[in-house]
Amino acid sequence: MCGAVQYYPYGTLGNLLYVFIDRANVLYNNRTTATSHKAQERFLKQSSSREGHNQRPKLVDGLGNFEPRDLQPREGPGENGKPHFLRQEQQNDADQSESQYGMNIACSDEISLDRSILDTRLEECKHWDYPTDLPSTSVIIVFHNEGWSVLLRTVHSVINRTPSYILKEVLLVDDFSDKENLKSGQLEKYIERFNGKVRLIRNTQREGLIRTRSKGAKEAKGEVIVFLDAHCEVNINWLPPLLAPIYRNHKTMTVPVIDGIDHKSWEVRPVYGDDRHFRGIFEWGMLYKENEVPMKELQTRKYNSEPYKSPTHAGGLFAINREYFLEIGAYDPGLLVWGGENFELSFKIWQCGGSIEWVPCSKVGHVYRSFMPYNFGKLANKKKGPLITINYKRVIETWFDEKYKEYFYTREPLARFLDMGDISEQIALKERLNCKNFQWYMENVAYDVFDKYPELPPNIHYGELRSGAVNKCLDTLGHGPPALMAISHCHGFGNNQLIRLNAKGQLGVGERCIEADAQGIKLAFCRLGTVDGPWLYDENTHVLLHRVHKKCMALHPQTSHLSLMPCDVNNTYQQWYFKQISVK
Ligand code: UD2
Ligand code: MN
Repeated sequence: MCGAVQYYPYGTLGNLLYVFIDRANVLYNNRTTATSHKAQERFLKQSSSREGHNQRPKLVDGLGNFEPRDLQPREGPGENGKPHFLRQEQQNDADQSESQYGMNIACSDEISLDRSILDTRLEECKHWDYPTDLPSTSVIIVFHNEGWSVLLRTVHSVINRTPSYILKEVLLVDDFSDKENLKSGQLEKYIERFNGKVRLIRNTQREGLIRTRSKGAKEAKGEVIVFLDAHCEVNINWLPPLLAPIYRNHKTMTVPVIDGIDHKSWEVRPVYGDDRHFRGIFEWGMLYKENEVPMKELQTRKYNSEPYKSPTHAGGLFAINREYFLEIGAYDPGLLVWGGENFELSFKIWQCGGSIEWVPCSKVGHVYRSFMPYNFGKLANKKKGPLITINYKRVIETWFDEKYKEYFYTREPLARFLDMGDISEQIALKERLNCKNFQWYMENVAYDVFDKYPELPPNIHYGELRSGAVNKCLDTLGHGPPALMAISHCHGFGNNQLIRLNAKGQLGVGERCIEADAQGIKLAFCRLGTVDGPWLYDENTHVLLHRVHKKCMALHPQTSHLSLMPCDVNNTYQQWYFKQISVK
């Protein structure tokens, strides 16, 4: 097909907003062959309903007007996304910044704010051509106590790799940081160099990232808003592919594919190979997961690099038409600080007539921290109980149907008793926007959730699991699987001691399962796609029988080791009592 220009309808919609061009025809900024002129003509015809396209620079080869230095090999620490290692004598600084920020700021400080990045896009992405009149965009970055060089590298990467005529502004929204360099006017001074392209606004009290983003959206001037975390580096030509689906349909929200940036060495690590695509789903305790995109979905596309539909998203990085975002109520203002807002927005968009697409040609690096370096401030004290679970409860009470709410409460039994505040505004919004029910969403959008996380049988017991012999409770001690279960003082707070047994014999803690082997009683990953288990609880004798091994859960009187032993209903070390706990 060398030399030929081909026109392909985009996705299933069949409109010709996009042109896929054979590599041989592409000349950077200078298209000369007769066929490519034809391509351009035809393309412009398609998009001529929008004004101004011919006054603007043309995007060619999907590369945009990014800084050419990204194509030149550059020397220096961390260039081209390579890892950078500090010298031995800097180890103290590294450790200190890691414990303060959850990432090695000392390492980041040595890397240029304008560093080149590894081009992690699929090869195909270099061949797409995008509309010339894409909507103007505000990139909104909310931050709370982020490292200086990390925050600013995020800004520099956006300025360097975004065609300036689409980029209306970078809007920094400070969520009441108290680090000296972030609040002293230094930041105002620094951004002067961007000649008004970068704006800074500040909260007068801590609001949490969710409300801060809604505030940014109201304040933004672009037609489209893009949210980024304050520790990102955008990749080459990241924005046009995100904007194109929104240009086609303003109710489409788009999500870039996220590469990892190592929090110690700043190495850019492409998320996965060319042939695999993932999308966001959830399990019933509202844990966010990513799942390989079902074939059915991939088959709706012609090219491996085309966007695909996704039930939800991780939360941090996405593009959406600003007015549409505000029309659907931005984020529920009752959500606090962090967590669950990704589900709220996703359910709302899908159920109320919009859609979410993940865009393989838009790559953005994100630093995953080793731990969360901030607390939830005063906002956490406003509520009794764990704040993220309260957020989840608001979201599921608004968007789930009754049957699905039960699955959530089966996994998070204590959530039933948490005070989620008033959701009448959210219910009213759902009615006003004439939104579909959750069953529709499950059948048409998130149908792969059931393959991984089938309908949950109800719990027959949940609470602390106390030993009949000693006044202690089964406890994960906060370990992740695989780990031996232990017993410890019954604290009554649930958490790592909140054990559940379902009607199909599955014993678990939160989303994890309790199983047994020769080493003892273990916390394990539940087998995907299953909801049953081997356990049978005898309500009269209080023993827990493992039906496969035909033995019972027993506590060793001296070592406190938990294991399976031949059943003896009279042995108190094999007796277990579920005790309900309430929210503290
Ligand atoms: C993920 C999302 C994040 C957000 C979060 C909550 C990605 C890559 N990240 O966790 O964007 O959706 O889930 O659901 O998808 N911040 C504030 N105020 C606060 C706390 C945080 O402004 O009170 C800022 C913070 O500086 C950062 C952003 O909000 O720029 C996201 O926070 P994060 O990086 O701690 O969240 P993350 O990546 O662990
Ligand atoms: Mn983040």
